[in-house]
Amino acid sequence: MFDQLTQSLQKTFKNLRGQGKLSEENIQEALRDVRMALLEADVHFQVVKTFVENVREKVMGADVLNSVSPGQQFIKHIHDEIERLLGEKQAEFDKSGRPQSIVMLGLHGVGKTTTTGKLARRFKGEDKKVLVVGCDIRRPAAVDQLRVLAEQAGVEMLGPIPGESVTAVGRRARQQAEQGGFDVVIYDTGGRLQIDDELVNEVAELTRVTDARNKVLVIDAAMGQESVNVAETFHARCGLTGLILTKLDGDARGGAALSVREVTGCPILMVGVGEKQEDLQPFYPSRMADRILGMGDVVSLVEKAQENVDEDEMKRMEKRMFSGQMDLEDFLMQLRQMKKLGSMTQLMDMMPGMPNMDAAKKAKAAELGQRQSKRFEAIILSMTPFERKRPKIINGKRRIRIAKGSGTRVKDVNDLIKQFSQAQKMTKKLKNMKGKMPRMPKGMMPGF
Ligand SMILES: Nc1nc2c(ncn2[C@@H]2O[C@H](COP(=O)(O)OP(=O)(O)OP(=O)(O)O)[C@@H](O)[C@H]2O)c(=O)[nH]1
Ligand SMILES: [Mg+2]
Repeated sequence: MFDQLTQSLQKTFKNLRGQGKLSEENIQEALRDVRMALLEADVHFQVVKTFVENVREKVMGADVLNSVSPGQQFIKHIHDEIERLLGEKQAEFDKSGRPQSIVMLGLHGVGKTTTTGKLARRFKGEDKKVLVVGCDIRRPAAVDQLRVLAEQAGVEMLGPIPGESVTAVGRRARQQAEQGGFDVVIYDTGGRLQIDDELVNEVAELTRVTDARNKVLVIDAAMGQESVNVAETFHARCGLTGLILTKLDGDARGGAALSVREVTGCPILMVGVGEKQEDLQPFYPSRMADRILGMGDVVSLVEKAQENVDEDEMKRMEKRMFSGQMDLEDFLMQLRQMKKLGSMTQLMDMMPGMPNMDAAKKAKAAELGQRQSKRFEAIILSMTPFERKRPKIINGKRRIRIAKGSGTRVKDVNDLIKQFSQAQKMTKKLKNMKGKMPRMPKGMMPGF
């Protein structure tokens, strides 16, 4: 599954990876290829459109990372967007309600009954008392199939009495589950070849009388674009809460199944990867995105580079501070790091004592702080590189020039130099302290 998508994406990436710089044209071309790859994999056209737009925005707006190539960065954006499409975090069944109840919905032959058996086995493995309910009143064989699967999983099973309606089975099962102290009830329903009003009305009523918090649509990964319509109808009428994809072990293109998550906004809870009862797995969007792209190495490389940008800068600065050599260039860097950390108001909220200030005062102080750091930045940028390295030479005449150049007053330049000298004094103190700090005996701290 997804093999074809993986192959087409890899071909696109191969062209990009070697590029030192990406031109507008390269990006357009790559995005066109990605669009084709997704459409060929049967992803819904509307979903493809959003996907490509999101990637385009990210590529245009991203920070340039020096340690990786633009092509690698592009791959990371595609990965992140696939992950977003798949739902970002792993989702769970709704556990509220006693017993926890799950209604399995879907068209004929998608794997509802098989998956009911798989889920029953899974919950039983968690030491839960499980009841499975056969709500397929039209096909006796379906009830027999469920009975066999329930036995295999070692759980109890309740089937329809001849002549009983689907809702009547649902009501009876709910009552029995509540009285019998069951932890989980799974209602297996019958499917149709095509979605029709009768089927939808029937299951919508069943979800109501059973008060099931989990309304799960089972989707066969091999089903094409039809699955999007099916999902939309079930969602509109029953209010789906989750999806289960089956037959991921096959060679289906799979794109339609992926579109269903985006179209309904419901998470993929589990995936079926075979016919046996143990062939059911939790769904991890990030792992699936890795698998689809087949580019785990590049993705983690870019992630590391993203983490390291700030870390490298901080380390360099720390080193200089401890050596007592801080100059105005470092001071400027500090100002910029502060800016990156977020707005002043957010920072102030995190500081102890600050939250007690009233909102207006806080906003005023934050604004003053922000204005001052902008002013300081302008002042430092108006200095010559030599002045930044040797602030001591900045005499009265130079101060007048710098103030003019930065559109500030001499008093502002004085303030900056005063604040810088204080910071420099601190770093000298740090240096002396570091020299005098008693050394830890070897082995007392892990890693030393
Ligand atoms: N390979 C594979 N086969 C599966 C998977 N899930 C279900 N099947 C098979 O798909 C076929 C149909 O499965 P059922 O569980 O009977 O489907 P259903 O949705 O209950 O069908 P109806 O009751 O007729 O609506 C069976 O042969 C299953 O063994 C899966 O994850 N992988
Ligand atoms: Mg069935």
